[in-house]
Formats: sequence, structure tokens, C-alpha cells
Amino acid sequence: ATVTFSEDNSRVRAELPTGESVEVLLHGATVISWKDAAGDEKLWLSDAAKLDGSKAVRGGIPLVFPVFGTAPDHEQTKTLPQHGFARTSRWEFLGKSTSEDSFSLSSASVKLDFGLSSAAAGLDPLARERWPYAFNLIYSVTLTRDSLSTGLVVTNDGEKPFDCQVLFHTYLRVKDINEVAIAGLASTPYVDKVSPAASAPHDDPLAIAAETDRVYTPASASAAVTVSESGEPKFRITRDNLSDVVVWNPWTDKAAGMADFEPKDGFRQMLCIEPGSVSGWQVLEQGDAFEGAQTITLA
Ligand code: TA6
Repeated sequence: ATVTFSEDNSRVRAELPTGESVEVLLHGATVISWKDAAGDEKLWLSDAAKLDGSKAVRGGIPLVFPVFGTAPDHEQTKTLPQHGFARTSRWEFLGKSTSEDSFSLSSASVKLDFGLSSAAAGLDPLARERWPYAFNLIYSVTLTRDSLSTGLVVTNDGEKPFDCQVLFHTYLRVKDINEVAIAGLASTPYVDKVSPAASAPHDDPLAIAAETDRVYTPASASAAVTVSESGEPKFRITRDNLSDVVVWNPWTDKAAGMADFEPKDGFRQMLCIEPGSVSGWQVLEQGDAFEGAQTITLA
């Protein structure tokens, strides 16, 4: 595997000998591209996404920490911006590790590690001011021939306990949302943020035909979510220690309302399947660690 930095040191790119690649912006440690060996892009990135560090990236895999959405009733995080500050901080690249069995390329993989801590120069100033806890984050992005994994380890390095939520806000690229079917969420309880009254569990598959914003809490963290298109499985998402799956598509009106969402009909080419621990709070005492991960496998 080769790992290269961009001219302006704003991003790092890894490529396997067979051509698969991943690109990560140090701003937010945001994965902004994941391509298969043929060069087909698997993630959706808005044409108007800010990649200059001025705001969270619209697309790719933004990192949500320490709060999902906003939590006006939660003392510790109620003054934080939506989805917290990890995605708007500048992370450090900590290094890479590759494993290539020289006899079989199929085992090739490359892992990129990124770090952010309460003492880091790149920490969003809002965080220091509004979330005064001693923390350390290690974020790992692992590329193999047929998968991309992201994992976050959160540690509490201070005396004060803190609550946190973690989520990988993954924008999957699809050809046409009308052809998409989501399986693996049948009979699963969910909170519907579009129409709070309606949250009756449903059978598989789930189709997306309007604004959709739901927090599912599947019975088992190992339950896979499969995204198919025109009857063909495309992505299989599995979770490790993450209790929830958010399904989001902004549809016409919400897409129109986001300045950095372009093209405006781009919601037809994207679907957010967001593994996280967001239905409650992880409480970390001094020295505690929380770890959660997702693996997206190409079908
Ligand atoms: O993950 C779904 C969601 O919480 C939606 O409610 C919507 O706000 C989306 O995240 C995007 O949030 P952002 O702050 O990135 O515009």
C-alpha cells in the first residue's frame, strides 16, 4: 500500500496494490473518498462541500462526537454545536500500518490512524470552552479490497467523568434512491424525527421515497444492514459495540435548505446509514475507554 500526503498537507490518501483507495481530510478526520479497484466512488460528497476547514464536510464520513444532533436538555453538551466538534477540529495523522501477504494480494489492507485530544492545537476552540473534559480520541480508517472500516476509541484522561455519544455519519453513494432497498431493520424499534408520532416497526425492505430521519436500535449490535439497488446488494454495514443505526435522506426541501448541498437533486444519489451509540449516553469515568466501529463491505 502507498500512503501519500497532499501538497497542502490537508489530506492523506492510501492506495492498495490492486488500486482501491481512501482519502481522509485532516479537518474532522473526514473520509472524503473511497474507491474500488475500478475507481468507482462509493461515498457521496456534495459538489459544494467545504474542504477548507471552514465547516463540517457535507458528505463522506463526518465524525459525530461527543453529541449527536443537539441535546438542549443535556447539561454537559447543551451548548455544543450540532453533532459536536470532532468533525470541525483539525486532527493529527498518527501513522499507517499495512499488511500485505506478498503471495496473495487479496489480503492487502492499510490502516490510517488519526488523533485528537483536549490538549491538541487543532481542537475546535468551542470544545475547550464549552466541553471542559480531558479526553483522547484515536480514529482508525482501514481499507481492504472489499471493505472500509472506521473505528473510534474515546478515553477519559481526566478526573471528571463525562457523557458522550459517537456516530459515523456515512454518506453512501447510490445511482438512484428510487431503486434502493434497505434490509436488516425489520421489526426494529426506531425514533422517527420527521414524524415523531409514526414509528411503527416495519418489515424488510425499507424504501426511501421522502425525507427520512430515523434512529433505529436493532436488537443485536451484530445485525447487518444491507443496501441494495435494483435488486442487487451494494453495501453491507456491520457494527461493533454501536447500538444504533440512523437512516437519513434530506429529500427535496431539506436539500434545498442546505447551502453546501449540491446538486440540489443530489439526494437521489445518496443515502446516510449512520452506525452510532446515540440513543443514550456512554458515561466514561477517569481512565475509562469506549470503542465503536463500523465495517462497510462491498457486496
Ligand atoms: O443524521 C441525521 C441528522 O441528524 C439530520 O437530522 C440532519 O441534521 C443531518 O444529521 C445533517 O446534519 P448537519 O449538521 O451535518 O447538517
